[in-house]
Amino acid sequence: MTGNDIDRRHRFAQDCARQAGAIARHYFRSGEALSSAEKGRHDPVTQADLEIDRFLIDQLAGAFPADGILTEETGGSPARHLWVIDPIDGTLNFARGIAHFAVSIAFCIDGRTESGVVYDPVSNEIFTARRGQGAFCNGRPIRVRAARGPSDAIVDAGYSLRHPAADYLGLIGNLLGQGYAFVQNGSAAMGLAAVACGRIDGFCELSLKSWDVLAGLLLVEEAGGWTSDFPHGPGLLEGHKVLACTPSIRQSLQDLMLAATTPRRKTLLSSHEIRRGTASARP
Ligand code: LIP
Repeated sequence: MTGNDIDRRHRFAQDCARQAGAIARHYFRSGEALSSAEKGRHDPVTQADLEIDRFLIDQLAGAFPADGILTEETGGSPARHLWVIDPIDGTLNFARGIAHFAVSIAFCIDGRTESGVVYDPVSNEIFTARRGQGAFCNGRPIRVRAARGPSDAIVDAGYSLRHPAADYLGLIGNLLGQGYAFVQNGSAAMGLAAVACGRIDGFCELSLKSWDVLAGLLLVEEAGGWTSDFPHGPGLLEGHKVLACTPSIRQSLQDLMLAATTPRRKTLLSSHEIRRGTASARP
């Protein structure tokens, strides 16, 4: 696959994201009673998710019939050339009328994300990244913010009931213990886009799927940020820890995520450990 082939897919993904976003915006603004089902506690799927999922599969399969497609609502399987799609990331927000959700489209070759698009249809902001070519918001270059340290940093700490609440409480306790400000905004794709453009300084969550994060992780990488690796192959279908942030707070966030999830260390980091930064060992 040539660079031109990837560029063509990158442009097509942006067009598809805008059209998909228009469908979401119609449902969101119409206030029409939105039928939805529960995939789990606080984990709804709405008719808009399903309609957009179908729309994107039809568009991409029509334009690139040889490519593989993996989506949140229809599933799929790993492939050399693979689209990884979340039709609406932040569905709980969407279903409850909270204007914080996005369409997320990633294109991967041999387990590496080459193109990422995150479109917020309410603010009409499209975040795009092409590997090696930087990250953009509505066509303007974006960079992560140079945070001085925890006391100058905002972290979006996502949670779901897919992961033990105790670990999440440990994570939040450690974030506050280290002096971070934290938010929980309910959309990984939007959180990662916010890191990429410097609105916040970090995003972390203990269990997320590939479709929630692959496009957003490339945005952060191409905006000069640091990201944890997300396993490809069979790993694309499983939940994994995700961390993305401005480089100056990487070690601190890695340590506190580890402390929150490692059984033998499931304790709140003591202020002594925080001051001495002795919470070592990589996640
Ligand atoms: C959501 C993620 C969010 C997480 C939610 C949910 P969805 O994705 O973006 O970070 O906390 O539990 O997984 O289900 O709206 O596509």
